[in-house]
Amino acid sequence: MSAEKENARLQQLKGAVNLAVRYAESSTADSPHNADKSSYMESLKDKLKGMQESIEHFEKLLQGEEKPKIGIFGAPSRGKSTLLNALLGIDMLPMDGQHGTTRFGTYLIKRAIKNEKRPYEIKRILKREALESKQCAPEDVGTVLRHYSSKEADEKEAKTERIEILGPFEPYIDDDLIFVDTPGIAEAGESLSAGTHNWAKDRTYALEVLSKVDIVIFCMRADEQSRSDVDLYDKVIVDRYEPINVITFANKRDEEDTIDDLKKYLLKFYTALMLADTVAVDAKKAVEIIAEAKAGGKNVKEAMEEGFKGENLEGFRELKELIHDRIGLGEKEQVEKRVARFEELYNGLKRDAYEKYQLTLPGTTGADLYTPTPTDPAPDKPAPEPPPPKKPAPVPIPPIDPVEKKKKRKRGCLIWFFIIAAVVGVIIAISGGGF
Ligand SMILES: Nc1nc2c(ncn2[C@@H]2O[C@H](COP(=O)(O)OP(=O)(O)OP(=O)(O)O)[C@@H](O)[C@H]2O)c(=O)[nH]1
Ligand SMILES: [Mg+2]
Repeated sequence: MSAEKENARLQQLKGAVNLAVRYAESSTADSPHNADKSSYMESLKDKLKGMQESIEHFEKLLQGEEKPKIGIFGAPSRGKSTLLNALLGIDMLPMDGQHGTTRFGTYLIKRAIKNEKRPYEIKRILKREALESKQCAPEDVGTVLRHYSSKEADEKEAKTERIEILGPFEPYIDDDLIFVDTPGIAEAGESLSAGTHNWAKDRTYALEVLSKVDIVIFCMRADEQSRSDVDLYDKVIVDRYEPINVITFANKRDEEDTIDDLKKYLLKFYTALMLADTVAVDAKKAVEIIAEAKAGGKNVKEAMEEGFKGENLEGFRELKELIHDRIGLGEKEQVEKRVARFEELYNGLKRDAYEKYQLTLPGTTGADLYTPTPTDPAPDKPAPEPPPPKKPAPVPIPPIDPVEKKKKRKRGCLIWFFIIAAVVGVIIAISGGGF
């Protein structure tokens, strides 16, 4: 398909999404007596607006007017925040060792210094209110982030839309990117989700970021996997995102195992893993190297370049190259994939709106966009699997009647009595009755 055709497809989709946003905006006040429907409409409106933003971002990206976004995903405690701290040469993102430390989509954006003493600005962008903003010294960023997390932890509804940290980052990666940290994805019921942690909320934040980023890094551990971790990777990430896989905790391998052994081992769990796109690192060690360099007043980037040659740290250099390769935007194949991903997302929203409240969002002539018909109540659902063949009904075993059981025993005794009597009679007859 030519670039013009791709662009036409994108424009059609954009037109449909714009109409859908207007439709959702005008319908939000339509159901004042149906609380469920009006909250559904609010969230539909937010999702459509998010899509609108993503499409606009993508257009600007193609024209070189915006930076690519790279997001880090995976289960809780996979070392996502640690890896980002290492890539950015900072220790700002909380990395506590407790599951569920990161609570929001957190965007790290490089910006020239505006305030010498407090060079970092943290913006808490709220869903319905004006944003909050704070200027911070680097050592205070973590405290502010923790404060926002605990502030929101008790709220049932998510108030915060995202966090942005703007400042003079000196990333190890040479390309100019926006890095995004995300909450770990888990499900209630998995062994790690003890306590009252709201995993559903975390998941929503992570998936929102996923729908916005241009490049995906997926963190995994060889010594620990979880169902939602593997499911997310195999069912969502691989098909749509061509992820870069990072095996963290590379130092936790057995002595005789090489990094290649680790990668092959993980194929058992993440069945669609592309080994060529997989690196392994000890991000904690990397953060230590950065802290030492800072304490010794050394140039952090130089210390990283040197330090990242060490054991379990070479993966950082491979990661840098993989990221650089992924930024080949403008390449036809990548554009095609991205447009298809937008269409798929919009199609999902359309289907959901129809199935829940029979709302018909505007369509486009793009590929497979779902248009409901009255005879088609649940389209796109896979045909139900035929029921498994029935097992033959077991032959019923009649219950044993205790009276009948007694009678049987009596009958048995009588038979034995007659047999013994007959045998004794025969013996007497043979012996001529000479007892
Ligand atoms: N040895 C080792 N420890 C690591 C590595 N990466 C992270 N850690 C440690 O693992 C713990 C969790 O790290 P985080 O970076 O908070 O993990 P996360 O994936 O961001 O966790 P959530 O935000 O809860 O989803 C911290 O104690 C880190 O020091 C690694 O590559 N090697
Ligand atoms: Mg984290």
